[in-house]
This record gives sequence, structure tokens and C-alpha cells, in this order.
Amino acid sequence: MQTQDNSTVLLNSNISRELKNIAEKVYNNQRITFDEGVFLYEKGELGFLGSLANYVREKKNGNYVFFNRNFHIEPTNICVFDCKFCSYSRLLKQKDSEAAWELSEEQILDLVRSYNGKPVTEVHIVGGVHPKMGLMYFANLIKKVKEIRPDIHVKAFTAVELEYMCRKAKVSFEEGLRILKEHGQDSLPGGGAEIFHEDIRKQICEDKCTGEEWLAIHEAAHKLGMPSNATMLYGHIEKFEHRIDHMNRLRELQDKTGGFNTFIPLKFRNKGNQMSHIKESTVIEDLRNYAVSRIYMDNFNHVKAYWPMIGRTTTQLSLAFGVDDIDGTIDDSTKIYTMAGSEEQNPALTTQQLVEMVKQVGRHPIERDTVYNTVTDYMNYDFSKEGVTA
Ligand code: V47
Ligand code: SF4
Repeated sequence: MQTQDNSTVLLNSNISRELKNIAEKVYNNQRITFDEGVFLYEKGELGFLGSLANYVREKKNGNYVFFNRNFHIEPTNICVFDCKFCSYSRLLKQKDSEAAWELSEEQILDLVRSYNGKPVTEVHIVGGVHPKMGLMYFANLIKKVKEIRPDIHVKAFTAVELEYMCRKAKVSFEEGLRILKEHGQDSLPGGGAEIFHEDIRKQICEDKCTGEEWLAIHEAAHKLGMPSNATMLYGHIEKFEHRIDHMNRLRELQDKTGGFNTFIPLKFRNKGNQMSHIKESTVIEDLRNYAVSRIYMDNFNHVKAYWPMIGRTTTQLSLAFGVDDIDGTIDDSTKIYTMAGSEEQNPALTTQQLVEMVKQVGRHPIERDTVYNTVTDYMNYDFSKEGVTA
């Protein structure tokens, strides 16, 4: 019996010449262009995009699905900015309202201590941009976090927080990041990117850092040897061209520095914010978006689905549409999503649950550290030998 590989099946199928050309390029390791990216969004149907994205995903990451054991700290939701999609921030003048919080340094350190003895490898620290928490406050905080947990990787502060900290402290991005690095910060998360294009940015988040500043901060971090992630907030007022423009700018920076670990598409959720009148994208559109991202971002090793935001079932589906990373066993303190109406209102999974989710769709679960070193291979792991899992 003759067998056909995926690529032959796709090229022989009844699809347009244009889509075939794009598929051929992908199979031949050639980069697709801006226009081809937009064309995929416009004309690529779900099955076609899934097959092509899965080809890229398996070439890069085989059957593996990565996750990490992390916890989140959100020092405050008081924020000087006014992003229209944000359901979580409060202004300083609302600081006495029930929905506002400001953790003290001791409360933050207690939170870190509460993970003593637990096998977490990463802490993710992000929050609102508080006018009174500056560069040196955070630098000293990170130092104290590292004194409690020298083994832990500190992934902290979006470019939005960093731009504000550096501006207030009157230091360059490079200088500010150097100070944070010297105090123990290891990497940057991908938040604050939203959509880089000025036409969209000025409608959804006009007062915070520009797309150019976001990219300059990540470039400065990469030059200092601090890796980072990149996000894209999609499914609101942007058009396909804006998504591809966003990815294109990231792809160009990645060519230059190689410092990005992961690309993370974030689905816009519409609860409790100034953009609540906008309908959310469908699951089909979410899957198509993961697939186009995987195909377009040819120099990013990983594409992450943030499971608390899209829910467990869509996350499992996403693993057939280019995604190879599902973040981690996040603690339930990630309020930016729960307040925006995310699928998971209590987003915590044990490692065993996460592993089962991955195995159910025939993939191979690997616990990774922040920079994708294998911590534990869970394919044949025996949980009965373990006590309580984190
Ligand atoms: O920049 C805010 C997004 C981001 C909404 O690097 C919303 O590993 C959807 O970037 N609907 C911050 N999204 C979180 C973030 C992140 C998350 C997980 C992992 C990593 C990583 C980074 O959250 C913001 C914004 O794009 N966001 N409001 C909303 N209504
Ligand atoms: Fe502030 Fe971030 Fe919310 Fe924007 S998304 S208002 S920067 S907390």
C-alpha cells in the first residue's frame, strides 16, 4: 500500500493555486510574505490552516507539549493608564474601592514564602502601573524574592511597566533593565504588546508605550541577555492586516536578536471593560489565528495558548493548530483574565490534570523551565509515587 505524507495530501487537494503556493513555500522552509499572511487569514479554511500549522509545529517541536510550574504575583491593579480593553485596572483615586488592591512588600514576600518547598521554577510578576512603585522599589523587591528563592526564575514586568519605570527614574531602557538584571530579574513576559499599529493603538490604549517603545525595550533586554515573550491581543477592532503587521515587526526583531522564546496570541475578552460592546471571536477564529501565527512566525520556536483565557477544551484543540505550549499550573491570582470574563474563573490545575489534558489528545507532556530546558518528562510518569502535586 502506498502512503502519502501530509504535505502531499495537502498539495493534491482541491485548493486554490495561491494557497498551494503558500503551502509549497512552507514545506520548502521558505518564509511567507506579508500579503500571503493576510491571504491565509482571508482564504485559508480551518482544515488547511490546521494541517499546515501542524506541519510547522511538528517540525519544530515534534509531539511535545510544554508547560511549566509557575505562580503569579500581581502587586497592584492601580494603573495610571486607561486601556479600553482592561477590566482590571483602577485609578489611584479609586484605591479605596473594593476592586482595587495594593500589596505591601511584606505581603508579596509572604506569597513567595508560601511556595517554599513547592517545586515551582518560575514566578511571573506583572501588574498595573502604579505611580508610586518605581524602578528601585521593584529592583529591591526582586532581590528579596531571590533571597527567599535563589532557585526561582523571575519573569517580570511588561514593557509598559518598564517604559514607565525608566521614564520616571530618568534612565535609558538599557540602564533600567541592567539595574533590574543586577538585582535578579531573569526575563520579561510578553504583555503590553496588544496591536502595534498606531491606528489601532490610539483607539484601544493610546496613553501607554508605543509599539516602537515596546519593541525597543525587548531589543534592549535581548542585548543584555534577558530573553522575553511576545503577545498579540486579537479579536477586537483590528483587521487581519494589523495582525500580520504586528507579527511582522516581531519576526523582524527576532531575526535581529533571537531573544524571543514564545509567541502568545491573547483572545480579547469583553466582560467589564470599555470595549464590552465588541463581540468576542469564535473558537474557529481562535484556532485559525493560532495556525496563521504558527505559519507566519517561522523564527519563533514556540506558540503558547494561555489556557485560563480560552478554557481547557479549546486549549486541547489548539494543540492541533500550531500550539506547543500551554503555560503552567497557574495559581488563581491572575485577575487580569478572570475580571475580563475568561473561561476559567478559578484557573489552577494540578500537574497531573495538565498532563492528562495533554495525553488525552495524543501528545507528549514535558515540564519545562522558562527557557525550555526539560524539567520532567511526563509521558510515562507514575503519579501514584508522588505525594501532593503542585
Ligand atoms: O498586555 C488585558 C491582556 C496582557 C484583556 O509572557 C487581555 O508568559 C484579553 O501578557 N482580554 C497581560 N486579554 C498578560 C500577558 C501574559 C499572559 C500570560 C503569559 C505571558 C507570558 C504574558 O493581558 C495585556 C493584555 O494584552 N489583556 N485585558 C482582555 N480583556
Ligand atoms: Fe494598566 Fe495594563 Fe490594564 Fe493597560 S492593560 S490599563 S497598562 S493594567
